[in-house]
Amino acid sequence: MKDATPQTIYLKNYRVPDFLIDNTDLVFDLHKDYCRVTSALTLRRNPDSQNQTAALTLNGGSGLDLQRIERDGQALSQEQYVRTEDALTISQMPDNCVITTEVLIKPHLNTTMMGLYKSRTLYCTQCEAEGFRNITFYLDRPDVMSEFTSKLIADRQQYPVLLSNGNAIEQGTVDDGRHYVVWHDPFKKPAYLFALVAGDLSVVEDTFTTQSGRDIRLQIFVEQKDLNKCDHAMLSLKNAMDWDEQTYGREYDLDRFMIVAVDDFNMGAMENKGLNIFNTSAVLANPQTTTDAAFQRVEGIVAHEYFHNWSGNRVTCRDWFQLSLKEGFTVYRDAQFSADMNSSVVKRIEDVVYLRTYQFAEDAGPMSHPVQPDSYMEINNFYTLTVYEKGAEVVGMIHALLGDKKFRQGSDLYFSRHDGQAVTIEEFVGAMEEVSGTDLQQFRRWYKQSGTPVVEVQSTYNAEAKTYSLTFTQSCPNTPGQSHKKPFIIPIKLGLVGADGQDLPLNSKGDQSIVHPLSQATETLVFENISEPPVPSLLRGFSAPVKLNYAYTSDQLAHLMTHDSDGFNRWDAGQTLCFCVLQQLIENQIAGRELVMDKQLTEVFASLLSDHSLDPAMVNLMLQLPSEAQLHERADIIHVQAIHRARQFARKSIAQALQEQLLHTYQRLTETEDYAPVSQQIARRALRNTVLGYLMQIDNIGVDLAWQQFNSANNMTDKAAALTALVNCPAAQDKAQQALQAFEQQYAEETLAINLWLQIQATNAQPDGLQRIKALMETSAFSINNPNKVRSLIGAFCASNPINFHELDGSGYQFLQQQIIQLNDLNPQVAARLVTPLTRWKKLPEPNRRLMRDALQQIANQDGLVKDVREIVTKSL
Ligand code: 0A1
Ligand code: ZN
Repeated sequence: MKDATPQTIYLKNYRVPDFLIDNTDLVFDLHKDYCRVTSALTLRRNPDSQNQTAALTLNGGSGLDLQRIERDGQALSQEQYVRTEDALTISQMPDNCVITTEVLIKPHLNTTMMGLYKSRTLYCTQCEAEGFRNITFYLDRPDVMSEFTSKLIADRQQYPVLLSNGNAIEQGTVDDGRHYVVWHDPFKKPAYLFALVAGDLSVVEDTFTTQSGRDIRLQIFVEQKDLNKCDHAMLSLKNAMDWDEQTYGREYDLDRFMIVAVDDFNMGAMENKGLNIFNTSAVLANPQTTTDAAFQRVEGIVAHEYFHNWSGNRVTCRDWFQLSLKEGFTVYRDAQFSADMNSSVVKRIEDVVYLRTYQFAEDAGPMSHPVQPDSYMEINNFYTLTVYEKGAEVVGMIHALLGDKKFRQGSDLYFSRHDGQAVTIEEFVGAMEEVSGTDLQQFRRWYKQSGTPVVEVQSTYNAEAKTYSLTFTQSCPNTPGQSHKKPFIIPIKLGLVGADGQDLPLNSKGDQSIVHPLSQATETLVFENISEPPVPSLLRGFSAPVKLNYAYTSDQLAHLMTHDSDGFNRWDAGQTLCFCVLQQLIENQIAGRELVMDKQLTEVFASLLSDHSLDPAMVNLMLQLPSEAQLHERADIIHVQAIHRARQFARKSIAQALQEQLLHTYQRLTETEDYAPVSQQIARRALRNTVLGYLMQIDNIGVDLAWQQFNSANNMTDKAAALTALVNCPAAQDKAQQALQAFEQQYAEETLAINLWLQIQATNAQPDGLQRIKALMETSAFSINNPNKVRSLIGAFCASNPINFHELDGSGYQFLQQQIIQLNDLNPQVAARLVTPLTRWKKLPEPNRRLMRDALQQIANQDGLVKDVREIVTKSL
């Protein structure tokens, strides 16, 4: 893994494997400080290989202590194979044979959370993308699909539960209080979908009857103390199973579906066949310890992993350049599901905010890459917002271009034609093209060209001819390794809003909204019989992942905010207005001019608060000023202080101007029903807490409310919001300290709640943030070995506390650099992800720019840098 000059892997160099593995028979003999892994691979030459005399090269990391190697039962001598740092090559291979290896590995010393490792008392695995090679020698690539049988042997008392993929086919006792279970998975799969779990786990069970009448046993395995936090995940799972049958015609295939919760996990969760392994943060939920946002995250991730059973497992990826084949499609599917379960407009707005803030930033930074990358050094660095979120947008655009019926036909064809295969993105697009007859040739550029396209729009109205024209000009900025991009197909969903607020008919059919697939660099659309100059409503529902610019007046924006028939664009008009106002304030702040709050925005907010007929969810979203992170993404040069101050000024001005309405709204929304994580309640709580945030800006008013809310809240959403409000309020620091202490005591045993407590403090914008972080790192609430804790404290501080992280003395950068170097040796993936805030150095003014670069350079100078970190640092410098 440690490599001075990591190799670059290219898509263009893809070759089919020389060998295939029909059967994989594994024995895991788990002991206190080692595990003996015996593997018998039934191999045959791949008839499609170009080289029919090729040697067999199995992947295998340096952590495999090889005890024995046999071919068809005959021990191989040292001359018959060559072992390198990451592979084992056997020459003179027959066309068919069984290769047996026996290795010893040390899961209890594995801090990387890849391969077989321990999370507290539990053994578990993570094999995607290339973790299986740390368990045994294998053809560890997704186009090698095999039928797995796995025998797990361990101490019965400590590890009463032994799980792997598929069905348990045999179990029994061996000597010395040990027992075993044999699992068989009838579906061929790549090694990245293998999983095993051994531990003392409790289980929550349920059943689901599929559309064809099969009863599926559903099990969620957790630590005993977490048994009261599984209901929401179970309900989400059943909803997801039902939804996938209704929406995509996909039925579950095995007799059992298992989820296991583990505390130490690098990501959210993993879709191992029949045995999903989840980060506890992505599965456990209980009103007392979990916020509404976390409830919704659980629902989304449970569904995501379940949906992978078809989009990822039954049909998998040929190679890792195709990652978005399963991830983009599955994110798209889980977003559709969440939209159907809750409010579709709210879900869309949340997703777009996320995309615009983080994916757009990634696409404009040094790690910018296409949805289908053409090269990588470390594949773990490509589980990105671009592959996931932009990939999902691309699938959504195909859906928009084809319409519901054809899209479903296309997915049906894709699943049936490629069931049991490892395929490419091309096969997915090809199926969509075939059923619809739509030519997607140019559309495919979305997979190959990186960067966020920009669409400039200009309008002209001809009163005499009664025509209204919109001229679209698209471009895409240069990105690393890519200049001179070709035009994309950009589906622009649009309408024209008349003076009376009604949508005008756009054509002879009377359509009030159309999807126009832009294909040229410049294009003009002309609408006829338009008797008055309309306000264009462009990119409705955010129909393409682009930056669209049109020079709206504030009156036009206000018109769209109240009248647009598209909920997303009503909200987006408000955001555009907010951006204009904030942009002006930021410029004035930088120039040292006096700040004056825009009257119109305040009035718009006032009318939002006074109209009780509006959906609280929408009001809440419309009252959100763009975050500092989003303002950073939009800025050419990030003036951290000016952005922070300007935004604070706007918040305070709004709060002062609307004090009474805010107070009234706060009181009006006091919840009387019992807590439930349902959309209506979530919206009311969100709005009330947004309002509380504003009220905190006015001396003395908010503090009492927040304190009272903190003490009386019957759910974590309100409790955490009150705590956040107190912590961030300069005038409430006494109470903030008391509340922090009370929270810590109350939730001492609740790891996830304590992580939230860490995160609230990490993002506290009060001065001296770094000192507080360092102090917290010394407490038992923190552990550098646990990824959730690293993310909650270090990650949140560096990515979401800009005013402290970007201190002018560079202390934030030095701190991060030290943490990355420490984590480099412990957990490469977590270390690499932490680098992101530093990669944006080119957008900061001096002295930050130089200081950030220095920090990156110091990381680069370290010996023994893992390739995960090396790749990101090198590309950033
Ligand atoms: N396939 C998973 C994400 C995932 C990727 C890599 C991992 O390794 C640490 C873990 C999980 C998903 O999309 O949910
Ligand atoms: Zn996924």
